[in-house]
Amino acid sequence: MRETTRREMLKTTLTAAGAGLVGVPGWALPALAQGETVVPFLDWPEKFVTNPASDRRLFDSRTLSSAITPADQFFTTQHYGHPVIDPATFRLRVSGLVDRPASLSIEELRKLGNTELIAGFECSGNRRPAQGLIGNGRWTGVPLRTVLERAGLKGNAREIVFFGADKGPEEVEFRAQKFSVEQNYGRSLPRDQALSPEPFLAYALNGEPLTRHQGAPLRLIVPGWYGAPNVKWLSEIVAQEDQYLGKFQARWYRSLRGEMINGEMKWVEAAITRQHLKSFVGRVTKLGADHRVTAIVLTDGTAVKTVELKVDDGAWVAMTADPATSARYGWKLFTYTWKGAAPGEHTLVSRVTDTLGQVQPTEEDLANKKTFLEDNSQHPRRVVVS
Ligand SMILES: Nc1nc2c(c(=O)[nH]1)N[C@H]1C(S)=C(S)[C@@H](COP(=O)(O)O)O[C@H]1N2
Ligand SMILES: [Mo]
Repeated sequence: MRETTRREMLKTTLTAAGAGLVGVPGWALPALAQGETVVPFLDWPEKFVTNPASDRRLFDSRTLSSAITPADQFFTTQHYGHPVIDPATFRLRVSGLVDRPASLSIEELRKLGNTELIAGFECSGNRRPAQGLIGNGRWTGVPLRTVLERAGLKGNAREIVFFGADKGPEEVEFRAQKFSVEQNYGRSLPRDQALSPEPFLAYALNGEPLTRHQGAPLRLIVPGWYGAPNVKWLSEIVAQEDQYLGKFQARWYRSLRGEMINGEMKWVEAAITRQHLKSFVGRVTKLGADHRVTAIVLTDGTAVKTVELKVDDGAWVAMTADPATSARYGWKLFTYTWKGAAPGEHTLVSRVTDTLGQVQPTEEDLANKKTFLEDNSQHPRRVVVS
């Protein structure tokens, strides 16, 4: 597999700048400059997996040096390991309530589309201290709706189900009974969402065929949503009338939160779908007397209004957007030059506000969220300045 070297990244940056392509996602963050050092985080876990071959790989944001995450650093997590699928014999089957059932090879899919999408996402279980279940990719593939329109959804096809090739034994509880059955990883989208312009069938990441970790040879990407709907090793699309209530749709990935509705607390259970507005300090470096603080920002596609930083008990100050991360569904990087930091321990916390006026909540604001998923709370990062 081809690896993008620092020199190539620099070359890309220079070419993009030379062509006046401001705002084109590229490799904007410089790697460490001479004399620049990474500032240690005090709130970093002891157990942190970055082994490229690991079944569960976390992204180490302290090493963040490119707007797009290299494939071998992209986080990975899954329930049934990595199935191996021969791309030559692979077919994506489209069946159920469609006029023209289909069985498509990667080559046939390529002929239907071959467009690019920058999309970043996190696992809904991503949280402090490491926040490592996150990545930002340049995906190549076909809009889902191109494939669905080609198959022709029947009028009563209200729910589109996506099955991965990976499967495992599951216990399904029904009242006093328990059934042991083999299930594939599955997620669904309602018809309108499936036919919207965003959902995307990707066969390449950063210009190379998908790796096994990222779902080779084909995966779904639902831009602006959490990772769970991004079904890897996608092998079947089934259109049906009834709601799909498989484990990973209805049970494993859900939130339980209390909401005041007309003056009364209602405990609401919901599926994990849209990304909740989030930012966190991912990297701090020191160069001379200055420190450079970088925050990673995720949205559901709504534009960002501000990202602010608070140092210790200071006032909120504005961070600056990295123009190389302006893609709607990509992660956004914001930086701040911190001057005159005194040696010793400090706390850095970022806060994002979007153009709808939504503000990233504090941990206290989320007190009524019982399940740990969708933790988008402000994350006070403890650093030590030497
Ligand atoms: N087929 C399949 N797709 C899957 C999963 C899985 O277990 N099987 N896990 C989901 C979850 S929970 C997440 S967070 C993302 C992780 O994607 P990545 O490994 O490419 O980072 O894949 C999603 N797609
Ligand atoms: Mo996830």
